[in-house]
Amino acid sequence: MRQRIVAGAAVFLFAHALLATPPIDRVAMQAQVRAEFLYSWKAYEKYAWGHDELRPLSKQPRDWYGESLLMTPVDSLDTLLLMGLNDEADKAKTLIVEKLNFDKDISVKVFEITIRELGGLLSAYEMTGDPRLLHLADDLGTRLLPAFNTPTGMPYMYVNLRTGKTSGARSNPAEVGTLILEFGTLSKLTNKPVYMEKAKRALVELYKRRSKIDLVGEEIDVETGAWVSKASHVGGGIDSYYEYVLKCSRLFGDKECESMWQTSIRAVNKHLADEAPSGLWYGEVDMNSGKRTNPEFGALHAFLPAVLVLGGDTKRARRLEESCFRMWTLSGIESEVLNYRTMTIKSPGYQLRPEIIESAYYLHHATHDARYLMMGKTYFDAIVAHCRTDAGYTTLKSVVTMEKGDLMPSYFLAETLKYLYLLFAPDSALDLDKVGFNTEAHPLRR
Ligand code: DMJ
Repeated sequence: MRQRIVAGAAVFLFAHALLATPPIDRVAMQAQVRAEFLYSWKAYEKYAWGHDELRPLSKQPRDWYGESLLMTPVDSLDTLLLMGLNDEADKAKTLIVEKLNFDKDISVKVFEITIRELGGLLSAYEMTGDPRLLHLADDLGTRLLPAFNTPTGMPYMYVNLRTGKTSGARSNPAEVGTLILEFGTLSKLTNKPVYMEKAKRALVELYKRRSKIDLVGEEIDVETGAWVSKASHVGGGIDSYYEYVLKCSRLFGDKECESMWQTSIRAVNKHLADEAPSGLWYGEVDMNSGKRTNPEFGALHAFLPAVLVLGGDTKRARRLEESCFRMWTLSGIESEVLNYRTMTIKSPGYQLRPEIIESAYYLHHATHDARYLMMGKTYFDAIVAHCRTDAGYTTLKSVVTMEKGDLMPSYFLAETLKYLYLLFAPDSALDLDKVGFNTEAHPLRR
């Protein structure tokens, strides 16, 4: 009898706590996110204008390759437009069309330049109709093409923008397979099929080299086609390959990609999904045997719930986002890598990454469950509490000590704050049926 009374009291207190939690004020949250975006953008304008990125602690600019490719303005332009920051968007666009020049003797990372620059230029072109943005995208696409000149068709990691000289035969699925949305869109907009052909071949050649149990490894030699690392997981180096196989089928209605996705996700769910006492996770296995090697999951892996939602598996997506939320609340902000069996941190940094927020956005869009608004608010409040500086936002060296790093990556403006904004904005702010986001959160028209 006593036990029943205690249990009843516990249920009452729990229900009371739930009811006592005030609902999230979406309008206020949307305004707060927009204000913090503007705050970050103004810091970039003040201390790093015309450069790639801002170092908020030292208040200095950072250029990836010595010379600027205007990484932050190109990556941020569609977010500025989406948030209705029209004066700032005009100023950024003017800077881009007047100053951005790809005729530079620098060796760039094909993957990073594609997802940030090509993706940013294409989405901004689709949003503004300014032909100068498409012209820049076309010029950049042409300069990246020599990267695909390998015996396998899978691209080198680096290409010199002026000379076309390539390097970096040792690559990985993410860098080989995360090009088709941008190159395919460029083909569609310029009527030049070569871009799509090259990127599609690279994706298919990679897929063809999957193991007998349909998994890919972590590193591959693009000249020989041999796997260099057989570690299979959904984290950095592989992550967006899966994302693009699915999104290729959605954005272009590509049936081959659809079938590649079905085969791949079946294998990922069979071999990587791991039921631990702390919930559902996706760990690391050997790509050939499927034998478990590492119970690790981190900030980058947290893109998977978003992709599961898009692939129609909301049930698994919900469970995995709960695990991600546990990873976040373990220290008040997520770490780069976590051992989910011992729940101990393996790599303590936080790079202002967006993936966990992106997943909350997709889940809220699909379910309208207010739990994802609560999660979004938790993520946002922690970022404000720990990463805000007097000149924008910065990374953390450690989520244990909360010691700050000194970089505001361009994807913080392109992705992290965009997905937070969209999470709280009315659904009408962006029609997810009409666009597909590239992996840098640039919306491309279907
Ligand atoms: C971004 O550049 C992209 O989201 C990429 O797919 C992974 N890394 C960063 C964000 O974490």
